[in-house]
Amino acid sequence: MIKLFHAKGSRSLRIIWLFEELGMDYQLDTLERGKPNKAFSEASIFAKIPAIQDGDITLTESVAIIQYILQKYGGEGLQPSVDSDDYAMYLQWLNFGESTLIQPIVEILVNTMFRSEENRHQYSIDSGIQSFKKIIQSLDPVLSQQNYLLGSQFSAADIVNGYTLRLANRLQLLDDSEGIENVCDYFRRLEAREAYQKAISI
Ligand SMILES: N[C@@H](CCC(=O)N[C@@H](CS)C(=O)NCC(=O)O)C(=O)O
Repeated sequence: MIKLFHAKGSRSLRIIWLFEELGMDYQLDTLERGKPNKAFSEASIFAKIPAIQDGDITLTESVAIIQYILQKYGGEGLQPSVDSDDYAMYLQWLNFGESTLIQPIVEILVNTMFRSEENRHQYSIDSGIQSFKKIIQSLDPVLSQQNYLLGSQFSAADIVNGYTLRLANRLQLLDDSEGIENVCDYFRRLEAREAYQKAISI
């Protein structure tokens, strides 16, 4: 059984969400702030969450873990086949959520929560907010005619982006303001999924 190193609120939520969508069994090793975890230190050379262990394989990077699980355990329902017309866009959206979309969110989090107060910069918070808004305003028309990033079919790309939008929502950036209504509706659609609800409860 795959073992997942997890910390509440972290990107490991994506992996639990994926497991729940697939109905897979998994074993959790939950890290607690300030408590050393020897198995995790050995498994994740970068000390980043998530990390998985599957037999002899140890893997970090949430998007890579998702691709690995879908390829190894079958994810027909959650990713288009390589030879389908949707596959290129699937790759784009899968990576978008952990590169372009999350970048300004990390900037805001670092300067509002993670750094000590004397090292926080208001300029970085403001430019992070501006940059995030610009990105979701560009994303909004994509979601005006379709329920998910690939159209009518929910995919693992929605899991990656859904986690990022959850962070944004917690920062009160998904405020239904003009020009981002479709992104806000999209996030509410993702939130309503049973597998998402299960994942956030863990
Ligand atoms: N790109 C990586 C990012 C991993 C990452 O930064 N994880 C955060 C938790 S969400 C972490 O481990 N932070 C602790 C640290 O940076 O020391 C992924 O998608 O897995």
